[in-house]
Amino acid sequence: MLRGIQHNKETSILCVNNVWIDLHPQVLIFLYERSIDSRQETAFTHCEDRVEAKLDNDTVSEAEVDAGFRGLFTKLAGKDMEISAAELQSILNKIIAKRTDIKTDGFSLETARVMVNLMDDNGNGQLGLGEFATLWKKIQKYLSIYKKNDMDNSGTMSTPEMRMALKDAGFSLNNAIHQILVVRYGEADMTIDFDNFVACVMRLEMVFKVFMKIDTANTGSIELDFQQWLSFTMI
Ligand SMILES: [Ca+2]
Ligand SMILES: [Ca+2]
Ligand SMILES: [Ca+2]
Repeated sequence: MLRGIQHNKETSILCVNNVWIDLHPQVLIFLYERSIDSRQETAFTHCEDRVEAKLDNDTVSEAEVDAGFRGLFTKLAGKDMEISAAELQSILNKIIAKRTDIKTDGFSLETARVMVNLMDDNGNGQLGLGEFATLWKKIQKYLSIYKKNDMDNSGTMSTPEMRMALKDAGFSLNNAIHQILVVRYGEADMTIDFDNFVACVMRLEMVFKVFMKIDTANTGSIELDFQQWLSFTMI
């Protein structure tokens, strides 16, 4: 049985045998391997600091979308008026390719899929106008946080820059989680590029939101059976 811990109303992240995890199977495997290696164990097994997230609900309704954005959406979405993960990937990569101030090796289809799943309120597997407008607003916000915290203008987040950026994005995390995120989202030199930054922040948001949704009685802990575990980790 998997257990989660929540410190207060707005706090949520899963904890398995006192190891913080971000619900991603690869990280779970990583932690399992690390826990076998006792030399590394201590760095990953302390849930010491207060972990919480203050997340904005910045949903954009279709009515709020202006004519210019509506026109752009129509052009991007095509006849079906819905944006698929593959379309989203291509749009994001076209836009990001024009920027010289931020480094990226491109948004993967996997990241685009995660974004679509997170924003897909009506569950049709694609993004409609309002859903896309909400995602757009989020990406703009992440871009400004990324730029603001890239202190040395390297175009990437170093580990300390990443800590500040995540704080700006509303996440108070502890050392163990920061280490997990750098391992999961960083390059070999421990820097995090823009697409990985977006993937990381969006996944964090999802994990916090999933916890809050399951913990309906706001007890600060949850129990998942295998079916639920699978459905959340496979999002
Ligand atoms: Ca990348
Ligand atoms: Ca949808
Ligand atoms: Ca930097």
